[in-house]
Amino acid sequence: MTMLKLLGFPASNYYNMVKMALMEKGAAYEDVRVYSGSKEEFLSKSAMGKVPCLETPDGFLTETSVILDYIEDAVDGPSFYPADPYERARVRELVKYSELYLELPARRCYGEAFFGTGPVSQEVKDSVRPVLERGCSAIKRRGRFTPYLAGDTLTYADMVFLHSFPMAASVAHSVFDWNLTEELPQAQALLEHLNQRPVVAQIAEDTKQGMKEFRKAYGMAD
Ligand SMILES: N[C@@H](CCC(=O)N[C@@H](CS)C(=O)NCC(=O)O)C(=O)O
Repeated sequence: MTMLKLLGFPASNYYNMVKMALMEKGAAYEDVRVYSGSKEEFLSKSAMGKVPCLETPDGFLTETSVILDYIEDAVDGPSFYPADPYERARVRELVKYSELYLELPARRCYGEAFFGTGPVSQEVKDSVRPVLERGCSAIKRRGRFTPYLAGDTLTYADMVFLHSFPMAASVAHSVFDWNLTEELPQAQALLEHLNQRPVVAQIAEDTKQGMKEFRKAYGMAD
């Protein structure tokens, strides 16, 4: 297979989910630095103008959970889905919970929490907080934490959670003065466990550097 190319930037949590999958698979891939945007040249690769975008021998792919499924199907290496169909679906369910009920609601407050673009409206705050609360409660009910989110092996559910919960927790802390870990105490041990993986340590290091480059690219203060 021709080498895969991962388009994106290390300050992006979605890019890091895909990067983690590729690295945990032990895949050879080329990292192509692209910041999201609406130029025609980029839209021809990523129709929503978002990253990550994966260039495969057959064409481009976007949407993180779709890319993760492609990696599982097309790339050699360890599997990050259980073999059993129900257990596999449960992993996908947990992926959805993190994406829809942690990452996306939290993202509505990223401007205030991370980019200094001013406070979000009370209306947004009032709609974000209950979703985060229910998201944590759902993950508490459905997660296994033994020690991984979906059971005793690393799955894509961990990769998505690892790059969603901490963002949501930062938003909760800075926007709501709220400790999200109290809603989902199991998150702490899971994150500590995942942070011990060499791949995760490498991604964290790259993200630190990537954050500086991102701020420079967008003319933000350090
Ligand atoms: N649903 C997309 C979300 C990806 C996303 O929001 N990426 C951000 C960077 S972390 C982005 O490209 N934002 C630019 C934009 O929304 O226009 C996925 O699953 O990959």
